[in-house]
Amino acid sequence: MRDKNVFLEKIEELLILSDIGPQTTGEILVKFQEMNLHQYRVNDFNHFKKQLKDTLIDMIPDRGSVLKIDSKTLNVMMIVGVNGTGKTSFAGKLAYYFKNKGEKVLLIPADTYRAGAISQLTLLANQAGVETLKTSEGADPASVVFDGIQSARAKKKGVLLIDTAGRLHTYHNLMKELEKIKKVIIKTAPEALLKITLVIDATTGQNGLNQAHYFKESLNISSLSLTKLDGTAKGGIVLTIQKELFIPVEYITFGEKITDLCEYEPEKFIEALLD
Ligand SMILES: Nc1nc2c(ncn2[C@@H]2O[C@H](COP(=O)(O)OP(=O)(O)OP(=O)(O)O)[C@@H](O)[C@H]2O)c(=O)[nH]1
Ligand SMILES: [Mg+2]
Repeated sequence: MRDKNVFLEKIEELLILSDIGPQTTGEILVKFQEMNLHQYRVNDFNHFKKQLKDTLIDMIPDRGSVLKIDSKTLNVMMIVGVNGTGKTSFAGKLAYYFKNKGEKVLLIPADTYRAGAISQLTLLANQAGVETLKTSEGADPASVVFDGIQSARAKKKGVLLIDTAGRLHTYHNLMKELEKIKKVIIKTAPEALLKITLVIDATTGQNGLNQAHYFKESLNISSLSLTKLDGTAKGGIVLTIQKELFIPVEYITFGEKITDLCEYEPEKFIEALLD
């Protein structure tokens, strides 16, 4: 019985360090409590790690077809999230990623509020070797997106990536602005395959769950993308978001270089989480 408690404590410690959050940690611990643990010795902890990994994998819904690009239509991705999570950098990395897959990409700077946001995106576009739509600070973001769709059609682009603002005067204003952009896309390009990815900063921890709730409610986001995994933060909160809100993770980034992005692979992610 003593061994069982030692195991449970170790499991709890791993889960806390992973940032998966208190609620999911509690649920998993209950599962392990119910297991017949005392048949194992303490030095068999790897056995439990394997069980823990399987439990975490079973917990998350199938990610489905989020990564698919439809070559017969315009693929539009709106990149949203609170300020500083890494949206603009992510847009640049994703542009580079799609370009290397042979897609014709257009980047749209729809954050026209923050000084320097347009030039930041233009710089990244140059690094990625893709085009950006020309616009100026203070322009109406929804109009910029409207122009972007026309331009993408004229230039026969397959992938349109939209960088958006992370901060307006109020949170309500930000959501209204993003909803307006979404409406313009649906109205102007009803044929487009529209995805909205919420960028979550791995270093924000539990707050990520609240952000996902808000953005899901306002925009019905289609996926999460997790940034800044090169630091000490493990980003386990995305597992809880996937479990609670059924939103799959699509991409992860792990550095400041344009190449520091890859598709999310649940098994690899969970292995790193428990490392
Ligand atoms: N280490 C690391 N830094 C990152 C990563 N992604 C973004 N950053 C850094 O995070 C900071 C914010 O990135 P931005 O892309 O400007 O974030 P944003 O969400 O567009 O910010 P706002 O537009 O102000 O809301 C920058 O210093 C980036 O270089 C990453 O994967 N790893
Ligand atoms: Mg930005």
